[in-house]
Amino acid sequence: QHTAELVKPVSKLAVAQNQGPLAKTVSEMHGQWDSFTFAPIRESQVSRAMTRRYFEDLDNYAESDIVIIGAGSCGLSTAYVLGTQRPDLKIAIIEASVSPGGGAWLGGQLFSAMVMRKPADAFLREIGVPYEDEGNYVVVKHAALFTSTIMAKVLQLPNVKLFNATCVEDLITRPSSEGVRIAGVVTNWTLVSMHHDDQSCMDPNTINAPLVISTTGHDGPMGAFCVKRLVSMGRIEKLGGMRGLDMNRAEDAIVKNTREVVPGLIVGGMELSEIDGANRMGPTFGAMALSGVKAAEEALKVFET
Ligand code: AHZ
Repeated sequence: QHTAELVKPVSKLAVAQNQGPLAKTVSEMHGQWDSFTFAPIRESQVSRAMTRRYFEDLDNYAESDIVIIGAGSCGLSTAYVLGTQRPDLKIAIIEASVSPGGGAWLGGQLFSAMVMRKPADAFLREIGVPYEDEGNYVVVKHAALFTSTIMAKVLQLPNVKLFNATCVEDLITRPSSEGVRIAGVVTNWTLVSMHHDDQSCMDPNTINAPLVISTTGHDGPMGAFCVKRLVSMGRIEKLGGMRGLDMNRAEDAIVKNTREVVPGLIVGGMELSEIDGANRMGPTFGAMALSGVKAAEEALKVFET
């Protein structure tokens, strides 16, 4: 009988236990704190509310249309454009960190304001982020306003799932007429990926997808993952390596060079600078947003053919 009770649908349990009047609006709670109570819950309901959905998502997205690796400013911009323009495509975002957003929570160093050079102001208008117009560039009062706004829009899309605290630790490949094409990603919990050396083997998980978009940032503990892997698998000969800072050259180059680097793998954002030997731009983010727009456009070409 106990087991039968546990497997009752969550909605029925909630109805059965939901006794007494509960406030319907926040203002109805004002001045009522002495008699205040939450609706009752059993702990297993919380566990099941989370795990059931997560495992359904893992099951559903094991075959995705597109995997975006990295939820920094470029990856989120890519996801926003693709997810809104093609609600029919199933898009998984894999982010190694617990907190998505990459380097776009601050404008540079510890400073709040985020600079975007025109014409990237068009992207800010598209997602509804206010800015101050300074002529050739615009300034968002806090980088977190850009990042939280685009993240909220992306996370609300029914066809997009963000798996954070999850790392891409390899690429799935298939022989093809072009040599090898990328056909998905190999994932693991980031904490596991970080401990392969001191824990016994824990094998990874996989997501099949006809198209992968890598936006893992420039080289670092996690960054530039896919392009480094392309070298070690002999798919590209060597990396150009990111060059010194030149804002004007860097931003144009990143947007122009956003492309399908090998069949099935589009690279965008600062990860590209490692392949092409492009300059870095430092704290100006227009190229990240517009590289995302271009990566999405390149992806849509793949799905149109
Ligand atoms: O956690 C990383 C970050 O959120 C994530 N990532 C990296 N490797 C991963 C892996 N699996 C899953 N193997 C991974 N996720 O990718 C995200 C990259 O975000 P980012 O902000 O570092 O890169 P971006 O290209 O979107 O933006 C770059 C912003 C920069 S760097 C820079 C400079 O150094 O001059 N200037 C700008 C504007």
